[in-house]
Amino acid sequence: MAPKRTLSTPLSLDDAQKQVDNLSKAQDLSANTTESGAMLTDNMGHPVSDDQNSLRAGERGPTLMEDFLFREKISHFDHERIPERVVHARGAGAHGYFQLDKSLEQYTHAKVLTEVGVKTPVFVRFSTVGGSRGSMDTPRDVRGFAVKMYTKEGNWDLVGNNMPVFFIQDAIKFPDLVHAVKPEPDREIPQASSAHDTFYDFIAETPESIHMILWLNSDRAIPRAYANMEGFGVHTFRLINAQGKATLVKFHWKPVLGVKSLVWDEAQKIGGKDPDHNRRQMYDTIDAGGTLEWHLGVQLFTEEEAMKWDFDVLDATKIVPEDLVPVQLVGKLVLDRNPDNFFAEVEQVAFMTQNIVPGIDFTNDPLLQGRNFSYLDTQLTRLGGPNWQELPINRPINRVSNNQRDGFMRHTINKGRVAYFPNKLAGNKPAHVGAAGFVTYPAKVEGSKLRVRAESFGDHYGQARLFWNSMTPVEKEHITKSLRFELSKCETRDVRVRMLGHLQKVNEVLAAQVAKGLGEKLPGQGDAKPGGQQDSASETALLAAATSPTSASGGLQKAKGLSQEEGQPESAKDRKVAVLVADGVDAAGVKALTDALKKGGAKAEIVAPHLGEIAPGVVATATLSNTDPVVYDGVVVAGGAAAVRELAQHPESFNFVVESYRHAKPIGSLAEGAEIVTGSGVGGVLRRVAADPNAKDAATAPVQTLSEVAGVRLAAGEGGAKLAA
Ligand code: HDE
Repeated sequence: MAPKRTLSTPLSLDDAQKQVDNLSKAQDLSANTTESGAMLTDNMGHPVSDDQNSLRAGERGPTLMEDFLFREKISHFDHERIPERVVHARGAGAHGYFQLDKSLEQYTHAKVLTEVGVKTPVFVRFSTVGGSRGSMDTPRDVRGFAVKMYTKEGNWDLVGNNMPVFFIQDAIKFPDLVHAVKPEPDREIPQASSAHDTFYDFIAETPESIHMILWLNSDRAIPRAYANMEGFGVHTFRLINAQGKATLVKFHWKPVLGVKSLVWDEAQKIGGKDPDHNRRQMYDTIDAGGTLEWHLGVQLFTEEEAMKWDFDVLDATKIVPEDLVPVQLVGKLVLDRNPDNFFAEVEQVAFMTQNIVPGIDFTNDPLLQGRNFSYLDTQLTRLGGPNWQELPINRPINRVSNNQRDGFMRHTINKGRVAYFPNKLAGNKPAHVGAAGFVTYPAKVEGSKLRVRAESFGDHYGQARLFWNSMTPVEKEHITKSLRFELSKCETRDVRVRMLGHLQKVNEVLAAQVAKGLGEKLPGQGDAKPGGQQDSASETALLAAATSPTSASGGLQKAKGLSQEEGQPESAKDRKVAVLVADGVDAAGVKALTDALKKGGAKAEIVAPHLGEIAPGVVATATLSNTDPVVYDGVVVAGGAAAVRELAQHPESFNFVVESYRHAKPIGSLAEGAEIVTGSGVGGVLRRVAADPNAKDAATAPVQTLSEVAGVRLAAGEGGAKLAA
């Protein structure tokens, strides 16, 4: 008999909610984790006698359709893949928390930014942009820095990048940008690379991208590790305080270990030697009990201040220079837990710019406005329907309560018959909470409907110049080399020449240096030598020379915080040093060295001709042939006459020294190990290597830090100490 329905029937939304609550306790995914049980079952719970042999008619006969176990297993497998993200497909993530040190109560009523000391659970996903899901970690590319905070007031997603500006000013251009940078559609080449015709053809026709192009060709595009990346919210957001007053804000993540990069040669080689390099680093650090950490920084300014600047804060191709508005550090992001299951967490996490909490609001940045549509839309396809927010990784920790129902893969079992509002049957619940809920800031809007770009978005070169001017000579050299590399890969001369035209508007020296690499001469440049070669003796001096004044730069010639060579912390923490050993090694020396490295927070990996125990307490976890110098931050050759004789039989030992030297990494040796260092011939090329623009400036390599820690003599490039003896 159907239950009697009366107006007083108690609603059971609460019960349904309890179920969701139980599952989402503090984003404790273990509540939903399926640990393997002792007994094998199929997906319907039937005990399985054997899932290694299909059902067949006779020992050597055909497989039977009746075999539901076979069909279920294969069918599930057939559908294991979901579409990869259209951009940012390659990524890795980790759990952790955000903790506020300084209340922003004066500016916002968002609890996550006012409750000092409270730990808000977070999940962060880092990514490259252009490559497919299986591509390498180290291409020249922008990196995604997407943070999901499970706050008491719902999820707040800060879906940022490791660069503070973007290629375009209006989201409607995003499909064009992405089609241009992705592999060319007729040949599906190149994978995870911007160095091709269609990308620079689009860029050359899109001058607003030039500022970002300088960032993309700088060392920021080849970060050493996720923990060495800065993160940026990019857009200007709005904070709203309890009195309803608005303040504009830019969000920053400043890495505790400082911004550090690879050099291009290293990045390319790592791409082949260890395509999972960054993912592995993060996983290993956390797995060993370590953490990755950033400070949350905010730049706070009023609309009135913003109106005085000669750039528009709604234009995502512009920064707000730190000289105009300093970054205040207000809290810390700590990643300390690896996902249990990559697919369930990293692949299924769905970030959305429109996930904001009361006290934070959008601005009219046309890129942000467009993103607010795109992220929800893309999840519908990628995650197969409207219920992706019920997946454990996407669920908020607070109670979800509304009248939305059904759809593919609905998990929540809502009870009761009321799924609408207003309702008297359920006492008009769930009820609106008025001012206690999310209230949009009543920004004034007026004007005609127009498909235009604001005039205030019109300067495309001013901040590109500001960025260029703010680089050190080494950084400028790297940008020049990168542009030569990228543009020389463009097969169409016209594309290369058009790009030079834009670079000329940024800086004549930059354009001339790039032109030289392309065998071109710039208008107004004297007769080029054969092949476009100019005298190169003064190249560094030219790059260091004063540059043209800037516009759209807040009146600044140079801005703080842009160079990664200036003012960044140095640390040996999480640096990985290869210790070359062989049978007969001086075990005591190795132990002293590895202890010292460990004490300084660095990691030592014992590399030998073979795996396993080399001497008492010295166990090789990598071999000369299964690893490579590019995946370490330095190398030390251990002592012991027999060991060194053995190492000398392997060309890889010398390669360790040469490659490390080429990338300006610290090189050290213990006792007889010096023979490998000197035998590599590096001593003789000391000066030449240091002058190689592919090498990091010696001053930026962690020579001192590592050498102090290791207590051995290390050398790196021209500015480094003498070679070990
Ligand atoms: Fe994204 N972007 N984007 N983007 N974006 C996506 O959403 C999009 C932009 C960023 O780890 C997609 O879930 C538009 C700027 C990150 O899961 C998609 C525009 C910034 C991630 C999308 C932009 C970003 C994405 C693809 C306007 C830095 C990875 C899959 C021009 C502030 C998130 C997905 C993750 C992902 C659209 C521009 C950062 C298609 C329309 C600017 C970190 O919705």
